[in-house]
Amino acid sequence: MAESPETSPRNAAAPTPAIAQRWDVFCRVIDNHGDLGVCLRLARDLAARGQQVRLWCDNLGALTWMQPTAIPGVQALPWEQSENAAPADVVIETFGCEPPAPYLAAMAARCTAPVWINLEYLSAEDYVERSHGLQSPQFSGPGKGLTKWFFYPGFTTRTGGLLREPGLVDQVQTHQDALWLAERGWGREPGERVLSLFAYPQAPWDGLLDALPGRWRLLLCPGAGQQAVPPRLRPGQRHVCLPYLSQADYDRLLWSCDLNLVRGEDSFVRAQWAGQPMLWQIYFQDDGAHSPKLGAFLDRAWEGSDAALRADWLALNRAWNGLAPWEHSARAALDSLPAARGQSCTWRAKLMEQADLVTQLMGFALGKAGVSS
Ligand code: TRH
Repeated sequence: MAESPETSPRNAAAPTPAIAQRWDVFCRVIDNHGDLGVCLRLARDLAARGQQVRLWCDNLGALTWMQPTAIPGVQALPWEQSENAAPADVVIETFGCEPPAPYLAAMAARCTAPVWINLEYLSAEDYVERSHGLQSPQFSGPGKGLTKWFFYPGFTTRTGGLLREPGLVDQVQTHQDALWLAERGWGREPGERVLSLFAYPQAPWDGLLDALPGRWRLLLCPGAGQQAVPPRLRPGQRHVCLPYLSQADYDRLLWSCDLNLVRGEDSFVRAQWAGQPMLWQIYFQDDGAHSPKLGAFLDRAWEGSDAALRADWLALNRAWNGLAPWEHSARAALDSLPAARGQSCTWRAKLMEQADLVTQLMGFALGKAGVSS
C-alpha cells in the first residue's frame, strides 16, 4: 500500500495528538469484506491523526483492491506474525476476534498493560448505549489480570459514534458527481437516474426492478447482483458491471448516485455520509436478529420525517430485506426520491452532532491508559 488519497492534506488537518500512540488492530475476515473494510478505515483514520498502526489480519487479500496504495503510519501484517510481536500501547480487538494467546500473554506481562478494547458491531438497538464503555476483567486465560473494555459504535451521543474522518462531509458536498461518473463512462443520459447496487445473493431482484420508476442506469458492484440483475432488467433500465473499486472510489460512487443500495456495516455507514437516499440490505442472521436490528435503525433514521414518506421507506426497506411483501407503499417510496434525499441530509446533519468514532476511541484509550492492569 503506497500513500492513499485519504491522507491528502485535506484530511491531515485533524489535530495530531502530542504523543503518537502505537495501536494494534486485530481483524478476522468472516465471510465478506466488512470486517477488513471497517478495520482498514479505522487504521487509516488513526494514522491520519499521527498514530502508528499495525493491522493484523488473517486474510489481507482484499486490500489489493480496497486499498491499492500504502498508507503512511499503517502496516498491514499477517495475523500469525502477531504471536511474536511486542504488544502496542492500545490493542483493538474487532468484533470479538480475540488476539492470539501468546500476544495476550505478552500484554499481561507488560509492566504497564496496554489498553485492550473490543470494538463491537454497529447497531441502532437500545442495548448499545447500555453496553458501551463497560469493562470485562479477565480472571483466567492468557490475558489473566487484564481488563478488556467494550466500545460500541452507534448513532447517538451515548455510544462510540461512527467512523467519519475529518473533512469527509465537506468532500461529499464539493464532489462533482456528474463529471466523476462521466469520466468513467457511467454517466446519466438525459432523464435517467443512476443507482449503485451492492447486495447479498438473497436480494429480491424482481421486486426491486419492478419498483424502479422511469429510466435507470444500474451500476452493479461485484457480487450476486452482477449475475442476477442483467437478465431481469425491465424496459428503461440499463446496467454496468463495475470492478471492485478502492474504498476511496467506492465512496465517490456513493456520493454520485441518486440511490444507493448497500449492505452489511461499512458501506451502510458510508451511504449515510453520502447524503443520498439509500436502501440497506442487512447482514442476514439465522436467528432472525437482523429484523429488529433493521427496525431499530429505520426508526432512528426516519424519526421526525413526514409520516407517509416514513411509512413508504420503511416498507421499501423491509421488502428489500425480504421481511415484507412488495406492496404499493414500497413502490411509492421510489416515487419520492427528492423528499427521501432531504431526509437523508437531515439524518446526516443529526449524525454530525456526535463526535466521530476515532476521536472518541482515542480519548477513551488515553483515559484508560494505566487503568487497565
Ligand atoms: O461485505 P459486507 O457484506 O461485510 C459484512 C458486514 O460488514 C457484516 O457486518 C459482517 O458481519 C460481515 O461482513 C462479516 O459489507 P460491508 O460492511 O459494506 O463491507 C464491504 C467493504 O468493501 C466496505 O468497506 C466497502 C468496501 N468496498 C470497496 O472498497 N469497494 C467496492 O467496490 C465495494 C463494493 C465495497
